[in-house]
Amino acid sequence: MAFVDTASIQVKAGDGGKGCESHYRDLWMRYPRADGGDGGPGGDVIFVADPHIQTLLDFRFKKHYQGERGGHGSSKGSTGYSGKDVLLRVPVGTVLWDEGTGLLIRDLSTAGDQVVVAKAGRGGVGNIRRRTPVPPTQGEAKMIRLELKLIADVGLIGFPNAGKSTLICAISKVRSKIANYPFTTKQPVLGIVEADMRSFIMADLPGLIEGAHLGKGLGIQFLKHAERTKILVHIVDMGGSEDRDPVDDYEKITHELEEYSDLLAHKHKLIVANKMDLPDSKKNLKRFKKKFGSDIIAISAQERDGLEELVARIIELLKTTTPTSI
Ligand SMILES: Nc1nc2c(ncn2[C@@H]2O[C@H](COP(=O)(O)OP(=O)(O)OP(=O)(O)O)[C@@H](O)[C@H]2O)c(=O)[nH]1
Ligand SMILES: [Mg+2]
Repeated sequence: MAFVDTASIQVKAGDGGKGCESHYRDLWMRYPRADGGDGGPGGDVIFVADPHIQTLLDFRFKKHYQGERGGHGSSKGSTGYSGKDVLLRVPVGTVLWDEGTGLLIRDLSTAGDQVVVAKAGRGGVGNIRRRTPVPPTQGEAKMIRLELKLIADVGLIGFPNAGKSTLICAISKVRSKIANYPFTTKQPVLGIVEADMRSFIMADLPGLIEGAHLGKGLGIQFLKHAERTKILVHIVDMGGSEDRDPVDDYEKITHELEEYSDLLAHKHKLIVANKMDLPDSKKNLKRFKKKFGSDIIAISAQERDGLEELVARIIELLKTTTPTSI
């Protein structure tokens, strides 16, 4: 998907400083005394998940990161200084991979999560502690791949052909395939909707059908995706195209969400009545409102009617919604 942000970088932790080999002697001493101090440890390379960072853009420009080398030991038993760590701040949700081994290092899924990806070298031991100084070790070097899956703020759900793709195409720059047959959309498509100096990410999800929670249609995989969004926008074909009954459609999808998980059942939702340009839509909407209340936004995605109000309502709802799951 186009919205996976990635970057590859090279990291190298700081080497340890050398242990010192030195001897002290003065006029009154018969034998010199060993007084070489230890080298200091190098600096680690550490990743931390920071909620104030949104993208991996910085890592596209700067590709090498190096922890500081530890200071060398010196005479009079002085230990070298510790090299400074490199702290790399990444967005929450960044997944780190070791490119050399192909193994997962860590999924930094919670703000404040930290992981040392390259361990610093130890300082060498000076001759004050050992007859022959022990050499320092080197800091680890690795190629790290960073991956960030952008999570949509809003998920579009509804029966196939309800007009989800038509809507996302009308309010964002994304092009999602529109056609008058079920399951036109087979993969989630993410688009950025901008209005009022604000923006949010909307996901056009494949249509749901009865039994989706059991894996029917393209169901389960995308219900999982819907779980990660902040709010859901439920699109109902109010025109009742192809002899569908909007009330029945709405109840079926709601049932699927409830069966799938509590999280989906209780997620904030906006109900959108689409295809209000079709002849039966007004009559259907009246019946629909009697059953499910009047807080329903009526639009025609095709005629681009009512879209401003819908976007404004989404923005307003996003302001007051804290994510239930990330
Ligand atoms: N009359 C009318 N037709 C619409 C409207 N919105 C969408 N359609 C038509 O409904 C059909 C299905 O639209 P899509 O946007 O592909 O529907 P979808 O919900 O994305 O369908 P899937 O991807 O299969 O789940 C297309 O022929 C659209 O032109 C509308 O507001 N009015
Ligand atoms: Mg579609």
